[in-house]
Amino acid sequence: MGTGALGSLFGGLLTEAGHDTLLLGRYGQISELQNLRIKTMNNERNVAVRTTRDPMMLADSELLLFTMKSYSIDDAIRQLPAELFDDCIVLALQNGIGHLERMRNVIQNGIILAGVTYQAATLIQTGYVIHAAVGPTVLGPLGKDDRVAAESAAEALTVGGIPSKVVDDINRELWIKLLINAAINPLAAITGMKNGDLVNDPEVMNMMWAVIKEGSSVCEKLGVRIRKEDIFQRVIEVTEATAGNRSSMLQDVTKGRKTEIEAINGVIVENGRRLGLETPVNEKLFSRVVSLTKFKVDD
Ligand code: KPL
Repeated sequence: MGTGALGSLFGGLLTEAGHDTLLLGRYGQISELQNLRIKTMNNERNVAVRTTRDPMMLADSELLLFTMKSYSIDDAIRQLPAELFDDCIVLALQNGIGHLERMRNVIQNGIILAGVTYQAATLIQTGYVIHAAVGPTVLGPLGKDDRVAAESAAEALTVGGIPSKVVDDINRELWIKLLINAAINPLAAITGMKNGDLVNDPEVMNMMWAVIKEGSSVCEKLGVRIRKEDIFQRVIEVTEATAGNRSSMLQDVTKGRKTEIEAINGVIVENGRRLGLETPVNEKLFSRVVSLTKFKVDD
């Protein structure tokens, strides 16, 4: 579910690998999605992806991938038959923090897995995606008994051409990805730069470091064990690995869509306030991105 850049890419890769894959699309998207086009550095190809507009068709799924934006999760869950969650593993791959609690409030019994992915994808238009970089995907169970489900989901993804591994502390991974996105995404959205160009701009680099320092203080207070120097290094690595990609927030701003700023820098600001920590740079980036999308419609 979620036929943006990541969902389209994952749908195509899993189909190519022989998994029985079904993409849930919206009205007007179906024919484009059925003949999905994936472009990489080396090739461009079409994949015939099974697609439906009917959420009930997902009822027999073993694994349901949520690749929509975090703010669309509640709507997505409402579309699905409640019984689906009794037998199906749900893997949430959103940027940011906050969506899992909302999911747990609704899906009370089913297995929810959390994940972060460093796969880089740009959606040119519905059904046409650029796979800008292959990156790792990390999953973790939310419930203590769900490790086996996480292992099988990671294996299915890995076999499907999406290298994935399971970790014990997925909360820490979510924070690491949040800090990386907090440093890259708003600055890409504001400057219009591709990921790889951000690190060549000293002013942008200073802002990134400030974002990470503020976010790391929040993590420290919350007991999330990370080192700001390591995160900064990871940001440099991610921007290099995804150099040709336009960050998802830049894609959103360009297309006039709502962004994930609330779930990313907004989470740093909100936690900072609650914990008595100052987060002026995150606040500034937050307001700036909000103002860029103020008069835009939701996804
Ligand atoms: O997660 C991403 C995003 O754009 O949201 C990265 C990994 C930074 C790739 O662009």
